[in-house]
Amino acid sequence: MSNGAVALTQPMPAGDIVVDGVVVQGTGGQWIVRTDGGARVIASLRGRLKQEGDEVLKLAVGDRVTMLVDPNETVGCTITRIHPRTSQLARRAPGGARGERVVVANLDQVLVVFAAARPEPHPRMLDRFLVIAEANGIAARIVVNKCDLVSKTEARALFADQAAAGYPVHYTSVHTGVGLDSLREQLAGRNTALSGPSGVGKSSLMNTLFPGLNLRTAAISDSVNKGRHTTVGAVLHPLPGGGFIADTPGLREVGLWGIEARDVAWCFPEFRPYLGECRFADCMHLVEPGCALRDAVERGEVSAARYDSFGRLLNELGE
Ligand SMILES: Nc1nc2c(ncn2[C@@H]2O[C@H](COP(=O)(O)OP(=O)(O)OP(=O)(O)O)[C@@H](O)[C@H]2O)c(=O)[nH]1
Ligand SMILES: [Mg+2]
Ligand SMILES: [Zn+2]
Repeated sequence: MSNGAVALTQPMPAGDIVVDGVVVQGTGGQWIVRTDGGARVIASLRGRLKQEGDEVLKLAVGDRVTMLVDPNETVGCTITRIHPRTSQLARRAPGGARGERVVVANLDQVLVVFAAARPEPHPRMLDRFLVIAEANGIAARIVVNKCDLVSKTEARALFADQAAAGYPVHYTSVHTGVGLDSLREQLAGRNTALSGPSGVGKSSLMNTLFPGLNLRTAAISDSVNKGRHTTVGAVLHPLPGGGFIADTPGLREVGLWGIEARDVAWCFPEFRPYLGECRFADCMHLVEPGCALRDAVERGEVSAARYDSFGRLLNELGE
């Protein structure tokens, strides 16, 4: 067992088959695990998994696990170990419960999809998603889909500020096929959470990039989610060459939970060079005199639109 592993408190029975896999679905008692061999099995946790310091570690979609399969039983598989996480997207536990709920574990990146038109893109909403990704320590990648509806110049102008801030932007069209190969390259072998407003073409994109992926449709996810947002978890879609796409819930559900007001500026990567330079060490970069960030906005070194997004997010957190 490697360092950082979480072990069952009971001893392992002898004679069982040990299999590793990834949890792809489930929220409570029963979990669907895709084994490294490609099989889908139903698994449950026997007993409580404990971390050092007695903190109970809750299993989440995206976790890599080790299971015991008893060849003489038909009860399914028992999860005996949760492998250490590389990242987690977490939100407040639902229903007034204390603590956090991990929505997806082990994400390598989030993919935020907007349409160049129909529906109109929202840079503010994009910035909000980018901040949530930064706060959770997860890399973000932007897609401008439906590029067949606007000129190349118009498409590139939409999120020029975010591109200048260092975020990779893909310009795609499911209809013409533009940009699809390079996007597929960036998804293959990685664990990606899919985000973006309804109708921008997320399902169309994924089903075109990876035929057979079968992302759940808007109709199904709506009826499943109705009135019980707190109980519906993420669903992982394994990719043919490794990695997975995590369908909603994602960034939207996580929201700004757990982000401290004083950390918001840091979640705008292009603001970082200015953050230690203000007159007051505890500058919130809103109204204080001698604010290096506001000076940079005035000089045109930092985008006024991104600074505006920053102010709105701070206000939201202050409420
Ligand atoms: N013109 C154009 N239309 C597209 C493109 N991609 C998708 N569409 C259309 O946009 C509509 C919405 O596509 P979906 O893939 O269902 O969008 P979605 O983001 O999955 O929406 P939700 O599941 O509701 O979140 C469909 O009518 C698609 O045919 C594109 O590149 N260009
Ligand atoms: Mg969809
Ligand atoms: Zn400042």
